[in-house]
Amino acid sequence: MNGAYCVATYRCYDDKADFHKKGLSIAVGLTVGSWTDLPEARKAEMEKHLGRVVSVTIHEPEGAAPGVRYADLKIAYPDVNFSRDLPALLVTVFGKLSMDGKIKLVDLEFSPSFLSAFPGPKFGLEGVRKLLGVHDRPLLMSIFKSVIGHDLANLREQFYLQALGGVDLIKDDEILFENPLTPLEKRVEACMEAAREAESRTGQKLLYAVNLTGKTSQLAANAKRAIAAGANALLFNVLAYGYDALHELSADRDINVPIATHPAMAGALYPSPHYGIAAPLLLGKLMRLAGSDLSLFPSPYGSVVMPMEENMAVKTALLDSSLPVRKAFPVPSAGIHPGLVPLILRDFGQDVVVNAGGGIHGHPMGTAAGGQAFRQAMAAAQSGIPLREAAGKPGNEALEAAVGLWGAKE
Ligand code: 1AE
Repeated sequence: MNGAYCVATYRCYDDKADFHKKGLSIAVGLTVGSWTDLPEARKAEMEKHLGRVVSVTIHEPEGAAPGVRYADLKIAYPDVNFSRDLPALLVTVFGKLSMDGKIKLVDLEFSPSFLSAFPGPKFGLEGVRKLLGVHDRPLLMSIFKSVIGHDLANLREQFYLQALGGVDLIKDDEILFENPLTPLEKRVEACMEAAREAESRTGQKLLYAVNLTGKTSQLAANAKRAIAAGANALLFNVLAYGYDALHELSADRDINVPIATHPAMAGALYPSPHYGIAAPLLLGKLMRLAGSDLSLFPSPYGSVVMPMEENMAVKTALLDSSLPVRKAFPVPSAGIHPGLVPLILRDFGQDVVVNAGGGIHGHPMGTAAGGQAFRQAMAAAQSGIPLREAAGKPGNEALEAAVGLWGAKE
């Protein structure tokens, strides 16, 4: 193959299909439209636009059980067909095709020339660690809960208590939008003031990821307003807006704070084995390429569960050094409590953000103790001390109460 290509891998289920024919129909249909009908002279001109079948790997089931025969198809698409942005690539490789039978987009490999349009995360894992001055342990993020209908004083108090617990990051609830009680700039000012007050007591730096919302055309302006008011991080619901919105925000030199990305709506796209986009691509590779510094996704342990194998593949996609952009922090989330910390560290290592809402605010001794329990659980897990043993040590009362409520898994 001459020229530059991006390669898509699909898993296609069909009991009877000729998968080689299917591969060819995708490669031709999603590029030049038709090939055999073209006159020879036209073929020479169109050759550079033609998609190619790279491989077809068929999985034939044992016996005749229906619904289990599939093939992995790799199709190469010439860069010359699309502009250097994710909407163009995604519509090319999985526009109409996403509606054409049992087919799931499993992976994308990008050409160097396509990649050159993507600076990736502005901070990445190392940059976020540097901002916080924390290099020797996983980070801890706390999620605001009960925010709708509450006023600034209430939010400030909630922020302060979370910060006192020793968390590194606090993120807005993703369902908090512009509203008269806690408007963006006032919210940032109140919370950053609480952050300074807590820092004077804990000595710990903190990032507040404020939810960036509003019309797409106003996102960059809203981000800059938040930053001017003192915001030192952003939270963004990428899938509601599209990857290109994240790409633009992260590439904007005036938006010089880390961006945490929320997986809202991802459940409509990745869980089916037959349809949609695989989680490692959706929440890993594409988030990172578009500029996510910290990518949230359902963990394998908590309340909203993504299977372990997929979790590990998302982690790899965020950290893998074969993608020539900064690494992004994996943030396995939902239903996380201190008793799960040993499992999180076992599976993710040090380069992970432990993220909890209910597991902090629901602590029997209150929100600040919730954060402390997580920090005590992290210290124990890092030293290889079982949580139940650590919970009995003086100074670890917050952990003891947490383990009493939620238990410990190790
Ligand atoms: C997968 C996203 C998790 C999230 O946004 C969230 O709010 C989790 O809350 P908890 O920790 O389950 O209470």
